[in-house]
Amino acid sequence: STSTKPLRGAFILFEGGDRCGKTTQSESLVKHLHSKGVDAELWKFPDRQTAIGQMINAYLQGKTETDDAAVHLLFSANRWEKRDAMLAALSAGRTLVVDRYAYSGAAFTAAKGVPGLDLAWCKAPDSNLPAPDATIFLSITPEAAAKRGGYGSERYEKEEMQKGVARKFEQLKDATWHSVDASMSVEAVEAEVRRIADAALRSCEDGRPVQYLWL
Ligand code: FDM
Repeated sequence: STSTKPLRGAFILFEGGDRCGKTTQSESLVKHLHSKGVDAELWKFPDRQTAIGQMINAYLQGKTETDDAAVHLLFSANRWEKRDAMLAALSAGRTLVVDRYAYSGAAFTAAKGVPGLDLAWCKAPDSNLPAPDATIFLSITPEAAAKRGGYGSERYEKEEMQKGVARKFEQLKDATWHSVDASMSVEAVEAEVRRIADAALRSCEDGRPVQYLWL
């Protein structure tokens, strides 16, 4: 008997600081992929729906205080609890467009400058999670981001914090990384994003296996 293995989906990640346009661009990419007949879904981390996600949500909204190391591990656990579903979706041929992931996890905690919680410590708990096939980093200066109608009221939405996060992202660049100038028009950013996504989809069609962090 003959069996054809279904092509796996691509894992396309959006990362960036606050107000860089991640939400607009990730939603637009999913619509674009759907219009081309690609099975694609938008995921977002933290996933605030789960029990762990609700603890993270309360922390981000300032309703609870949690030790910095403990909350870092909650963000990581919130990815681990989605790991099996993520791998199942990819191997069923579904492309996942993901808004934030382990790079945000490491960059935000490391930016706090808490002794002991350096980048290596921050990366460790996410080791062996599925890795993105392409990471689209929407690059914008914290000053330009602040001009886009100002930051919101959640815990990390402060210019000083965002500057530290930008420096940490810089140190997390890897082979999956594509930096896109997010100060361009929405349409110009969309065009870049589609080009990167198309290349990622093609690499999966060509048999690229799922990769794992942080190899
Ligand atoms: N954030 C996000 C972290 O600190 N660690 C993580 O692992 C992730 C995924 O949570 F300030 C931060 C980044 C941001 C906040 O993100 C919530 P959204 O995208 O604004 O919901």
